[in-house]
Amino acid sequence: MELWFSEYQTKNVKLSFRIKEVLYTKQSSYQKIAVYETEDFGRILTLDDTIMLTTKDEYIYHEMISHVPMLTHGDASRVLVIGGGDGGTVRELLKHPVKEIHLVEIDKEVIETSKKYFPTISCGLSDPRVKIYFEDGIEFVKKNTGYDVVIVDSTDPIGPAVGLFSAEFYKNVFEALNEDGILVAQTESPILFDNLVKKIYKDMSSVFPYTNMYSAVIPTYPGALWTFTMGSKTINPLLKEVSSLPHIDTKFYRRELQKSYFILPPFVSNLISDRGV
Ligand code: AG3
Repeated sequence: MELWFSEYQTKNVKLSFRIKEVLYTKQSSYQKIAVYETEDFGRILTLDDTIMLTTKDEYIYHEMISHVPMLTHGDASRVLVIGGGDGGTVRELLKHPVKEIHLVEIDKEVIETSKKYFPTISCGLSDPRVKIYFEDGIEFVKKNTGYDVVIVDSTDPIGPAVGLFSAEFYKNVFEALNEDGILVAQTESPILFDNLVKKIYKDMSSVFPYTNMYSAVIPTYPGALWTFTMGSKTINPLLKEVSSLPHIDTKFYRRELQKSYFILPPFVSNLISDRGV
């Protein structure tokens, strides 16, 4: 019998993978966690039947959400990751000379699942520089400060993640950041969720002096073209020179393109420039 996993990206669009085996499913206190072995995309981690990562293309998302803000900052030593319990973002951050990484993941079971089924992704979680908090990131940023970079590696704005996509949350992150601090959040698909992308950009730019969006193609996410939005207090990412910073090993991110990543396809820049599409 053929076995398939499908994510309903919208009510009318689904992306399906033929699977070899269902490796794990569990209902945690927050969500349904599942791991599938697919024919062509390696292993998939899903939360509430939504794809978080596949071992085939996860490096694109994790490199782009980490290295673009880290190189823009250039000297980050204390970094906060909100969500990201699979560990992929932490693995990339550890390629930089950071002193401390705080990971705030609401669901302990996500971390346990990743440690067991995704060793190449969760490998950094036991590094002595990493401290893990099982808490709600929305509350965490109200009480903790002193970060150079904050990365929001969240699920879509549904359920517990809704509050991570609000102007109030961005304000609290602004306060939690040091003087030259930078926020980056994963900010969804400009093709399938244009109004959401527009709202996120508007909210973040109401808080940060520099707000810049960049994109990457992530074949297994809705619409494939995905955005990340950076809020920066003092550093203009379009002017930052990164050529003298230490080399990092990557598969998708290219340092030569650092500044060009912020040059968006015209339909995306029009979308966020108030001119609509
Ligand atoms: N965060 C998930 C991004 C949202 C994907 N959305 C979707 N498939 N509908 C990534 C977690 C990986 N660290």
